[in-house]
Amino acid sequence: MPASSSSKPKTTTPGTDLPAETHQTTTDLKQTLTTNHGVPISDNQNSLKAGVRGPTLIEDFVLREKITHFDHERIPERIVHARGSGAHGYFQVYESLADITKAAFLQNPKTKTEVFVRFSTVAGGAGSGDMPRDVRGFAVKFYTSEGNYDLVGNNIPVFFIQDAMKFPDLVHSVKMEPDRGFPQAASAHDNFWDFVSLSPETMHMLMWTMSDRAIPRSLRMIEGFGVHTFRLVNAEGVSHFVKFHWRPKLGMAAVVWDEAVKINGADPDFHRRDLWEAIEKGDYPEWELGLQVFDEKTAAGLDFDVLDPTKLIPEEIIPLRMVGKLVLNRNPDNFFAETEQVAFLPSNIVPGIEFSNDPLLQGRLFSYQDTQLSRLGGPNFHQIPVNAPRCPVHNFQRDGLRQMQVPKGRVNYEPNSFDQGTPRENPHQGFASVPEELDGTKIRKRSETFSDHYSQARLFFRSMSTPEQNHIISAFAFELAKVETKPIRLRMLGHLANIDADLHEGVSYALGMQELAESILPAMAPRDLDPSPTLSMIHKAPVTLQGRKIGVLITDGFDSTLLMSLQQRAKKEKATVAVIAPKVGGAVDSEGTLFEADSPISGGPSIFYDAVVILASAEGAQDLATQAAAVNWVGDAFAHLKVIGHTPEAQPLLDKAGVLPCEGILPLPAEQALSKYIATAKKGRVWERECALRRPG
Ligand code: HDE
Repeated sequence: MPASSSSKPKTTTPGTDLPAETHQTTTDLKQTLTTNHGVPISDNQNSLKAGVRGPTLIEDFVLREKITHFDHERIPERIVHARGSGAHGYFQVYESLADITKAAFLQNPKTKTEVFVRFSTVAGGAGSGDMPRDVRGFAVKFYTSEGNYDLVGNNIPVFFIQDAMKFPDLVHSVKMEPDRGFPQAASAHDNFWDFVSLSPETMHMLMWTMSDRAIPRSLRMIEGFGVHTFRLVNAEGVSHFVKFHWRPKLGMAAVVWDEAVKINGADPDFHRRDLWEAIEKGDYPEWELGLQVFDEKTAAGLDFDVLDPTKLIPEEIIPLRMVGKLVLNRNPDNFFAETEQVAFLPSNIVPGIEFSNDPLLQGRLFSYQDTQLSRLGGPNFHQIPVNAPRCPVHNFQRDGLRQMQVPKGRVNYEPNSFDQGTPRENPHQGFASVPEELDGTKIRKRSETFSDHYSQARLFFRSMSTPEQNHIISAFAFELAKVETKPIRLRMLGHLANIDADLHEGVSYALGMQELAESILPAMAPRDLDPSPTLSMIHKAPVTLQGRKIGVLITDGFDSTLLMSLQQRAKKEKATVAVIAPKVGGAVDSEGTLFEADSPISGGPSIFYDAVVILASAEGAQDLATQAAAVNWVGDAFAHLKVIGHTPEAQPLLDKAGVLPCEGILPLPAEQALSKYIATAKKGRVWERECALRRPG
């Protein structure tokens, strides 16, 4: 039989496979597709040719413009922090901070200052997964009435290096190796560990990047830090040092390493999606801003230099003053225009906030402005809407690539006597640095006060709970096992021995390299500092399900009253429930009613959820016990220390998955048992289970 007959009426539009009636055209000029120069387009499906089967004509300006624009859609990605997710929101102080700063946006609790926030990973490219073991960037742009203030921080309060001079080397070492182009978004390779093991100042930060902080459960559940010491200055000109802290309202949470690896494969956009969905739902992420404010005398009394960005001030020594809240309540309208083009500059400060002489910060003041010139194509990037101040901008800077404005008038300089209406200096309200006496010898040298590289690394390790210490040991062992050059591993073991004997022993045991550590002579002997429990995520973990997700696996014949009751209780706790069934079409309950699923088992692995429930009928459980995906779903939830609620009928599936009766495995014979389930799930992971399942390494 012939495939088609020319005598039949045409049912598709030429050049498309769409039926004619679904191929949309318009007669309304307002809705008409145009070129970038406004010329109406008649056909967006076919190029202009010399004959229907002939070559395309170069005169086809519609085609050329479309393709040319497409060819130039990409701009250079950020050399670090290329992978990011952003959102709009606002910041508001709880009370006036006039006692410590004159910054206009910090004076009145009624002032809501618009913000744009971008979270990022550091090492990977723009298309890399969200879940590598890495630092997270936490950059906030405040559009204040006195200009933009950018607090460009991280989720870790210290940094790898003490001087900007070392930054390009640090970044080169962690990025994919230059000859082979791998590994992507991973510090587990020779170059990184070679560099850090030759730079003892990195030791404190390494403890943090090997900790659970580097694999967060959600961007909504990370802390943020300004890292450097800054200054606040009040209207009287009195200045204080300050350290900035962001505290998530949902509390902090992390995933376990095995989950991180799997999440990266199952949903590389896990964090981006989570942030987007929370904001779309109206479940707005929130942080409190906390300040550690101290004067020069207090700084001088600390046992480290506050200009050294590898040191933190324990909260037990200088407590946080909680001063305001940050709320993210609007997703970007366009990822490229906003999240990609946003340009953060640590040099963006406003009257009342100032820099310190931290040599890392000083280098950053140059770098960010500089990088935007090539990334965003010239000196007018401040005109891009996401970067543009919301307050008036008046000056005589003119022209340049990508100038979008049309400055009027004859005068483009100052002082001038032509036009009294042109902008002038304002000695009263203009930014003026607080006077600081400086008298130094020009010298290229590190301050002696920066030479204690191990005491705070030790402090961090000893402030952790046992599971957290075990995770740090495992992370070091994992990363160092990927290092092919044995002397690098030995050098690192030498550093770990300087930090803590248990840490060193744990890692060398896990590597099977007990006897071989290289001995490293510290520039300054490490000291035992008082542990700081507030550094531990587990010690301060909140008891809550807010913002968390419960995954419920259902099968045909399941008890839907149990599901609905769980959904209600979860809602009360401000948690969400995702329904997973063998097929996405759903499952039929014991009464024969179809319940749609959010995901099939393959698309909704248990790694996506904070706690799980298995509502299987006897038959359903028997069937799932024969399916590897379902067995993995349950086995993973168990191995990842999740609270598991299950109908007694689901037992064969649990048995097949190797689930042992222990803490956090809760039978749900009836609805009443749900209260216990919710109360247990609120406590988060069942850490007691871990030692039976995994030994560090
Ligand atoms: Fe950055 N950093 N950085 N950094 N950084 C950049 O600027 C740099 C440092 C941080 O979402 C770049 O616009 C130097 C510390 C964040 O757009 C670049 C030094 C902290 C972001 C740059 C540091 C950060 C960046 C790349 C050492 C935490 C992402 C693209 C002297 C306090 C911002 C860009 C965003 C981005 C340079 C160290 C945080 C190359 C030279 C310390 C969150 O300019």
